[in-house]
Amino acid sequence: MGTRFAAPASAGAPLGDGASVPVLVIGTGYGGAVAALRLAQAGVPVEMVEMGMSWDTPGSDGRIFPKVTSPDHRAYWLRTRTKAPVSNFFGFPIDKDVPRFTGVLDAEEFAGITVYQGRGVGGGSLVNGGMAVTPKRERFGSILPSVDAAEMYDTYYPRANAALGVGSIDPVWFETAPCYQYARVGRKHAQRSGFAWTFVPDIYDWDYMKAEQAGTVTRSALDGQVMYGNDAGKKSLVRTYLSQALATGRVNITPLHRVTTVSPAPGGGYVVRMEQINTAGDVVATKNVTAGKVFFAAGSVGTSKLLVKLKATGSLPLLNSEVGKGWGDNGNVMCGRANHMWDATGTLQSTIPCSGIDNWAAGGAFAEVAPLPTGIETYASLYLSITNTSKRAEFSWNAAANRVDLSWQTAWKQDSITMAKTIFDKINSKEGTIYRTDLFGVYKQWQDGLTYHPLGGAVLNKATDNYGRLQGYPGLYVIDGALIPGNTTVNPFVTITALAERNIERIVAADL
Ligand code: FAE
Repeated sequence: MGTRFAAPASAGAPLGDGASVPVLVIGTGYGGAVAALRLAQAGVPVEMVEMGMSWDTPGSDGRIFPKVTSPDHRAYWLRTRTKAPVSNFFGFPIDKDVPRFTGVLDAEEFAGITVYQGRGVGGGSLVNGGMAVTPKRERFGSILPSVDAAEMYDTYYPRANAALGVGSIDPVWFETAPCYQYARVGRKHAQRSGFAWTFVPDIYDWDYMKAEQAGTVTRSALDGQVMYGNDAGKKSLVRTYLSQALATGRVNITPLHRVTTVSPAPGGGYVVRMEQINTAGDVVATKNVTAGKVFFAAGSVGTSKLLVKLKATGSLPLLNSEVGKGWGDNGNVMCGRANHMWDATGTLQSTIPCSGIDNWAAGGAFAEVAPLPTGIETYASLYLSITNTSKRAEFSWNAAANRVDLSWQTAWKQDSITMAKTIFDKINSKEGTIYRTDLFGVYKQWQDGLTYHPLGGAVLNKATDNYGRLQGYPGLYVIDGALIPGNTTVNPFVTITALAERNIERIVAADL
């Protein structure tokens, strides 16, 4: 099946100090991968710079990535203690000390929220659940109001879904697969309370998933791998857009390099300053590269932090006042329910969710039925809700602390909790069950301190023109989740990918 290990994504020599390149892409997540592939196909050589590692070499345990139940140094980005979203079990804290390393999951802490992000060649595609959801068309106007819905649904969503390798679970197999017992329990409870329940597409290789269940291949999703990476089965960007981009022979990726500054070059183009780091996070070299065009694809947080700093510190003073604004958490909030003993959710749980509960129209919440892959029976149903919150935060430069702050307040999650409760209060009442209080702290019902779906900070048609061109600086573009103003009504990466496809097509035609 050829899915055991991810194909190596980095090729060629790292970028050298003093190099001059036509196009430099900052970051190798969805937006960056789309930009690199389409530019390369148009004949343009592309240099990609990625602060994380290239995840292509197994460790001493034979795995590239650790399991969610046994995080080690590979799990977290430069932390000395894990910070698991489900932080407690039966009330006991489960976080533990780990060696500081350029691990794959960043739990980036701002004053009011922890933002989880992927680090490495492939960005968020390395750590996410792969849920690949196209929003309902009637909701698109609220997601990206300046974008023509017809061109997105006729051309760019289909293009993105095809290139990402999105597929659907076999509904017949689903009915008996032990690893989706938790999802069937989730369905039963949703439907008994009258909610619309739906399968959710995913980029996981569903044939490989079946083979994992049958025991004929090495297990990954069925062996507790997801948030700290998947060794097999997952069609991350490394296996889709990035491998296609590298196959053109025009794309080079330089990992473990962090871009710190972009400023106009005296002779035209831009000077991009970057730090080369080692796996302990120490800076081992600094480099200046001149690029004709620069694509910011460092993710909503990475791109926003860079732009806000560069505007405030005088590198790019002409950026407009929309930079840093319009940031949202996609309304993420998590909860668990305690099932009765006759509603066991299973000791073997696929880490890849396959279903959701849609109460958006009536209650403002879309909830994915999530796994709790502990290997023991927990009688718990876990859910990640995406909610229709209107709260938006702003990034700002904190000169005294030499960092970018985010104005998000934890109390703002109350709106999301209220919306998620339109689903789970009703289910609990119907089933005679209660919320779990032991998963997110001691006696805490809601995980209201995080997001997996950062969006916005350089919003389309505000901080940029309607195709991601940054105001004031020809040749500078934003092409990632920073363009989307805070909410996609569903999981975001298909929309990030489709928008990037739309924008790069215009940029290739008009600017190159
Ligand atoms: P992203 O994929 O974050 O890529 C940005 C890249 O830039 C990263 O590789 C960074 O390391 C790199 N970078 C940042 N700053 C710099 C710098 N200064 N210099 C060099 N490189 C830099 O951005 N979404 C879904 O649709 N479905 C899911 O099932 C899902 N599950 C998720 C589960 C988890 C645990 C997490 C964390 C996220 C999940 N997401 C999911 C969100 C999704 O992965 C995310 O929206 C996209 O990855 C964002 O894509 P971008 O291209 O914006």
